[in-house]
Amino acid sequence: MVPFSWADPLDLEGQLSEEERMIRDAARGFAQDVLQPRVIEGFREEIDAPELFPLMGEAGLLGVTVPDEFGGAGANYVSYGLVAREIERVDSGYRSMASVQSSLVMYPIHAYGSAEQKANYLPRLASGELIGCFGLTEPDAGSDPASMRTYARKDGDGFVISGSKTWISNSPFADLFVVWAKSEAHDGRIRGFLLEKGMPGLSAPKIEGKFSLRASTTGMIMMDEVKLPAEALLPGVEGMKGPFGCLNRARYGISWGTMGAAEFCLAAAREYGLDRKQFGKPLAANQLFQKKLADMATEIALGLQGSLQVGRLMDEGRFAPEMISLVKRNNAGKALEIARWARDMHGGNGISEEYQVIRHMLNLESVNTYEGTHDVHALILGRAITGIAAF
Ligand code: TGC
Ligand code: FAD
Repeated sequence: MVPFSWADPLDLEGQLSEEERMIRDAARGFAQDVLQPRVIEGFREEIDAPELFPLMGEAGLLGVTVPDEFGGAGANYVSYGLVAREIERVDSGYRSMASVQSSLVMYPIHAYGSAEQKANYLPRLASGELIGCFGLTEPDAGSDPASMRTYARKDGDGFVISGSKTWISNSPFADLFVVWAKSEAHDGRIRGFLLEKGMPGLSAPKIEGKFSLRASTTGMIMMDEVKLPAEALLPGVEGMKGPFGCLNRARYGISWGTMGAAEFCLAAAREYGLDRKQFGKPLAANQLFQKKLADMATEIALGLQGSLQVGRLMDEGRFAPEMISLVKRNNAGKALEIARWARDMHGGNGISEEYQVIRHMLNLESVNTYEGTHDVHALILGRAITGIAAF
């Protein structure tokens, strides 16, 4: 028998390789030393933080799974998940910035891009010299992105693209825009295009007034007859499986990241409950308080095991997208619930920025919605279980 560890009940640590632990430790060091000291003010003041990209690049946290010949770390999907968990232990917004860059910008260029596109963009995205964003969602096409209106028509050898994308992480300060559009040259099928900051007709206004993910910048992408050369097209994919292939990676990372946020909330609630006394004893001496801690630790331990298993299967090339829906949906939903409990367990102090649990709670509302809402992932699983699409 071994002693029970409340912080690692099912021995995740023992299931990681030495290399995975080293990458995790480096990410934890960066997150605690660089991100944690700035996050409370960053969230309160809604500070744009493009300067974090080169710092994350230097720490090796961008393009974790991209081969090192393109500047990535060439590591596995479990390592990528561990990095997301450490960043989101500090804030979901910082994890958002990094996961868009890695999964939604570097991944499609690596998986679907030409040799020139890979050589031109990937090393600079990995170092954080360039910042990327991913435009799929539109004002009238959120859960149903296939109904998008953004359209690329033929223009000589190239294209002219028009349309608008909304709720786009990183867009106001992005240098590179991965935009999904219906393409006239390809019978109206969906194709990916690479747009660069400064192109005439391209703008990316910031969305102000978010009550969630305030440390991460979100905006729109407005395209008014933007002329693109032929080389702007991502040649290697056609149809919705293009953007969905990227979303698989980002959703998987979110399943780990949300557990990092939940682990922070559990540790904070435990410490608060041991320190604070009411009715002559610590809050943590009450059965109701302990049941909440037990539920939190249970959900986190099971959630991490689910993500680890999906990561191992991705590393072996043996995953189904529905597995990713299962862990993204479950872990985002459970983390949100855990953050709400932790907020409650801190009493009045729980609403103060100093204790940080309400920031996680507010952030996780977005995480439960983006990359496919909690209910949309239920419908993806429902379709797989019944064979009937209920969208
Ligand atoms: P459907 O008919 O199911 O499929 C169309 C084609 O796509 C293929 N496909 C997939 N391929 C790879 N991975 C997946 N997960 C795939 N899902 C579908 C499918 O095989 C088919 O291929 P083909 O070759 O036969 O054409 O498509 P649908 O339009 O009916 O989709 C329905 C549904 C609900 C699954 C889909 O629309 C959906 O997932 N909606 C949610 C939208 C979403 O997740 N948006 C995310 C926007 S990006 C974002 O939120 C970033 S936030 C990041 C941050 O800040 O961290
Ligand atoms: P809707 O699709 O209108 O859904 C509203 C509600 O209806 C939800 O509860 C949903 O579950 C439910 N619903 C919808 N359809 C059905 C159905 N058939 N049956 C039952 N219920 C249904 N997008 C990008 O492309 N790139 C980004 O970088 C990006 N970053 C984001 C950052 C933030 C902070 C946020 C909040 C969003 C971001 N998004 C991004 C957009 C995000 O992916 C969408 O918000 C999400 O997919 C949901 O779309 P919607 O907001 O249009 O909601």
